Amino acid sequence: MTLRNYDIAELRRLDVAHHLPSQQDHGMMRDIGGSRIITRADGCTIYDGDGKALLDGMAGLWCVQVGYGRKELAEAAYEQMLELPYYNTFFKTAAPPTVMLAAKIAELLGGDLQHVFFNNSGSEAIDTVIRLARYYWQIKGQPQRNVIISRVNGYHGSTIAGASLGGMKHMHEQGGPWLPGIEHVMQPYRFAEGFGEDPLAFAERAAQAVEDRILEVGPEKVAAFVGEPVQGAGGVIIPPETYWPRVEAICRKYGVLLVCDEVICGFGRLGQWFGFQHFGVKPDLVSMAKGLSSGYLPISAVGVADHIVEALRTTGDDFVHGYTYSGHPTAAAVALKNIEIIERENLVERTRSDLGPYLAEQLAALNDHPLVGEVRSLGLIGCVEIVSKKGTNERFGGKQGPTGLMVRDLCIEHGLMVRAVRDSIVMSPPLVISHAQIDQLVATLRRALDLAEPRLRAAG
Ligand code: PXG
Repeated sequence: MTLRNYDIAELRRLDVAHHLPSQQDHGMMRDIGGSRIITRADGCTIYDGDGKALLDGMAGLWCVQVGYGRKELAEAAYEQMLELPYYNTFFKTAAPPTVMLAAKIAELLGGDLQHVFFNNSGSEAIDTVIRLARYYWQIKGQPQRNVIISRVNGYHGSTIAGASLGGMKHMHEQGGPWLPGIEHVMQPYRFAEGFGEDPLAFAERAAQAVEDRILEVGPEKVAAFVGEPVQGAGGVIIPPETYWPRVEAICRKYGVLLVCDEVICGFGRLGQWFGFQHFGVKPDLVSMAKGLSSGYLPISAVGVADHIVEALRTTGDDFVHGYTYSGHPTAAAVALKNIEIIERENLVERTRSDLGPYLAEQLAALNDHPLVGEVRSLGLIGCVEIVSKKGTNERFGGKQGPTGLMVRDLCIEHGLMVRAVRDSIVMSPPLVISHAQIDQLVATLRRALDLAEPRLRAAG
């Protein structure tokens, strides 16, 4: 068996025998006979080992902004690998693509976010955020300012720091103790936690929870507030427009650093380069990954505001942080080319003014479905909430558990890859999706809901 000549049944056998996939029930993976082998992809379509085509409603895992099969990205990697595949940034050294990418990201971030620290994954970027925020306050002579506030049901990665900062209850149930000095406050999830409440009043209540916790902990102990502009993995939770400006004002009032985790929202997903630009706030630190390279190679970055860099420059000491692959030249070359494609094809603007509104309009048509409690989207990220009783946020109880998985599996069966989060279906297609493909996505979703309804009602 070679990489060009493989046997799918044998690969699935080897998968069970030797491979532990991410965030899975490993007993279940054994029982179903291993992973679905994805063999190739093109544009917005992925293909499995049986030749089945699936419209990729998730852009891989919220990351393949420019779609699959981009020869230019392969060529950028090939050329950089021949020129200089790898070098580090530890020996007062840096490679051309690394420096050029830092400058390009600084240009896209704008304002005083003019420096960039490179890592390889979103989780590592979050480690950098926590280390930087805490060290910053140490330099400022306030080492007791080390508490970081984030949100229940926020997602910030899977390393110890990322999972600690994230507010995923299920993750916290496995393998503590977790990082100390982290506080979780309520999320701005109106459908679940403020159903029927006036959006502005709800936004105020959710932001007030941040201020209340700062006061409870003591402002002199709080280093930073970290949040995703729109929570992705938590279920595409889009806060009312006033939430972020209120949170920003609260952070400023107490001198707390504001951190936007843009791992999903960055690189055009919400119709701006970054989510903070959509919500009109100015963070001090910005983590990004995924769409930075459209997932073609692993790379992440943290944008750092000038005042933090100035503090680092006063210490006369090393900031003892960095990874072997920080600023990896080949990954940086691919990221630069990826950004060039996003710019050349106007993907951010198209997401804002064409594809995003089109997805919203098509999704809105699902509002007539008896299982649909709410649809929401912003740019090319969206969610359909499944309820048992129209007009409420009541869920199906009973033994079938959360309903998302059933609907998700039906979508896959009918040629659409989407993701289930509890009782909802979330989507985040490539930014190159066509109107016809959006139609197909929504039609498949409707079909899956139609098929799921009698089964769910029968199961109670
Ligand atoms: N922050 C955010 C906002 C993320 O969405 C990470 C950090 C961590 O990135 P890495 O590259 O370390 O995975 C993420 C990642 C899901 C799912 O279930 C979402 C992510 C990762 C895995 C699964 O939807 N987001």
